[in-house]
Amino acid sequence: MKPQSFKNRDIHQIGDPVDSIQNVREHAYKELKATRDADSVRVLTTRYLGRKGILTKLLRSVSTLPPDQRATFGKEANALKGILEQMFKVALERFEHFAEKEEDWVDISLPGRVPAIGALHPLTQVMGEICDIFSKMGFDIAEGPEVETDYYNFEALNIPKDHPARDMQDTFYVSDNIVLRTHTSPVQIRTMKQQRPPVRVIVPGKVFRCDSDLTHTPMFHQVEGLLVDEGVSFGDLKGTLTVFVHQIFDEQTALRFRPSFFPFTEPSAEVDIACVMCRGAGCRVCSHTGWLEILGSGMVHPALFENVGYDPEQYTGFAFGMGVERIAMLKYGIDDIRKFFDNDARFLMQF
Ligand code: 2NL
Repeated sequence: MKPQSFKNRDIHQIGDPVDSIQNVREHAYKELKATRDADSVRVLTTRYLGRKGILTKLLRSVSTLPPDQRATFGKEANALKGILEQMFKVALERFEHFAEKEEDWVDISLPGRVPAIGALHPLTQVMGEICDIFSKMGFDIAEGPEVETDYYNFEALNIPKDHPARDMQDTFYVSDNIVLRTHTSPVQIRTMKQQRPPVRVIVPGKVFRCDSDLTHTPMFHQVEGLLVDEGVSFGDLKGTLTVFVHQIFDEQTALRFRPSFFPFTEPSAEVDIACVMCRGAGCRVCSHTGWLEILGSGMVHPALFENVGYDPEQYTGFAFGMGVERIAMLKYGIDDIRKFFDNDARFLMQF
């Protein structure tokens, strides 16, 4: 037999017909495995199965074999023909399919994309820390509506009709009697109307005031607290808030209670901490006083107990309120409140 090409020569050299079938099979498999596109599969198909193909010729050579070998040889050669036809067909279809849909290719050798991991907003973290501290002291967490009636936001809290806080300049009015809550106190009023003392509740949430500058945003966050029972004293207020300050800042932080006024508490006190920047020596942050105001507090005004149906002769209580942004700014030394709301991930991911 005359060799046609270098590739075919070793196949055709084999004399034994059974050996030839095996040889052709192995070569065909090897060559098919090496194909990288549809064209090379087409070339292979012609080379093996074409009119002058290797397998075609092998099948024609049946007649040259001794009669007793023809049947077995013919059967095996035909079987191989069927297998190769099928394999070439499938290989061709795959290459044609992927050539059409380039985007389906996945380069598994590329390094993976590292997903950006999210984090809690610093205000969410600080609000959580504040709630945790009071939770451990036995307070429940309560939440309520951000859109409130004039009654729950002002009236029930003993805030008189002519109080400046009720002004259109300070409060967002939805309608005549509906406002965006200016503090979370309405939730404490709702809580007291729903349950009898003892009441120990902590209320985190968003509040709204017409105000915008370096230290004020129209929406900010508050945590308020309320404790009502028989025999609650100003000493309980001082003890509770001292524990809180020592836990949210640190045990060494000095604090003082300074007389103040709120319509809903009597007496009232503001809590100052020794300046976190100068530790009390006096600096720009504390306006050279050595102290920073961090929360307002007081003994619940008896008028509020009347409003919710508690007997002011039987019960006393204390309440307090703090701005979460202010606590977070002091804790982390942030000078501009607006940084919390710019949503610059490079800033927010630091906490
Ligand atoms: C402040 C002052 C304060 C309260 C909030 C309160 C609530 C009820 C009854 C009595 Cl239902 N008081 N809340 C009391 C004192 C002060 O907040 O400067 N907050 C940032």
